[in-house]
Amino acid sequence: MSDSDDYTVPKVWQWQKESGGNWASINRPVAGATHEKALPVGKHPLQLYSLATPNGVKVTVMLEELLALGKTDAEYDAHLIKIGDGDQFGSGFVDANPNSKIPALIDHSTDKPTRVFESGAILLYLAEKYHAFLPQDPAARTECLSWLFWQMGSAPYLGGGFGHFYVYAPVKIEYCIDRFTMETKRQLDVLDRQLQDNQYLTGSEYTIADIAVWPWYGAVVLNEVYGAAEFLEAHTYANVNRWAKEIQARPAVQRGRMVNRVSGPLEQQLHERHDASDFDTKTQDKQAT
Ligand SMILES: N[C@@H](CCC(=O)N[C@@H](CS)C(=O)NCC(=O)O)C(=O)O
Repeated sequence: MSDSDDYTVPKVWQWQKESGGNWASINRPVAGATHEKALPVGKHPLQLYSLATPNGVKVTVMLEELLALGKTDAEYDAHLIKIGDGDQFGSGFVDANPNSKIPALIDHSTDKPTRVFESGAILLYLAEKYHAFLPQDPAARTECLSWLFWQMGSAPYLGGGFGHFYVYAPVKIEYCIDRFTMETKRQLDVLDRQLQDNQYLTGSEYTIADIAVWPWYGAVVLNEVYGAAEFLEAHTYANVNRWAKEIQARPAVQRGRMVNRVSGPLEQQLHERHDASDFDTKTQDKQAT
């Protein structure tokens, strides 16, 4: 890879497999499966294939919130997909999500199993199926969906833009860090203004909009992703901090963020979740011996 100063854009882009960076070994310019591998299927109707990244955590928080609400048929199996090992390119996973990204959900309770991919689509599917965390009133529902889709459109600037160039890129490029820091701070300000007079993103009701936004922007201000709270002056977004701490304290959120987690304190890592009791008996601190 050339330094930005001596790079001349070629006529036709060539894939340089050794381009470096944390994700170089899994990134490629074509879609589709690289190997045959069936997905495991557990005992519950809902089968989740995921990893505890912010996009994955949205879904496990939602499922734990549904269970906390007494929706017992939202019981689920959460299978671990190690994206660093390329599990997302197995044939079974690609059947579940042709885009090869976690999270992917398969609902076996429908006549023919229903596949759902894209975390926003999964949240909406579950909210409609269980009549929860999505307001009924048309105006409130529309506001909730606006914030849900705001998250889906905005987070790539935070993750793929800011996070990538601030943390993962093999060289620190001022232009890229400036560009995406500016946008990330603008987005935090958007949230801060919205949360000034609203307890939750769409008012007094906790919805799938909060569940989608929290694992990204909540995690940034709580300094749990990218270690960038100081750089971004995250403490200045007081309303986002208040909201992030309030959501973080929810028991379902604390459970949801443990599922499919493979880093951090061992007692916070539940690699696979097949039963509610797994939180008490199957975390990594209990497996370690
Ligand atoms: N828009 C997608 C993004 C999903 C996504 O980017 N997933 C990442 C992890 S956070 C992934 O699976 N990356 C693997 C890869 O790019 O090969 C969603 O919200 O579900």
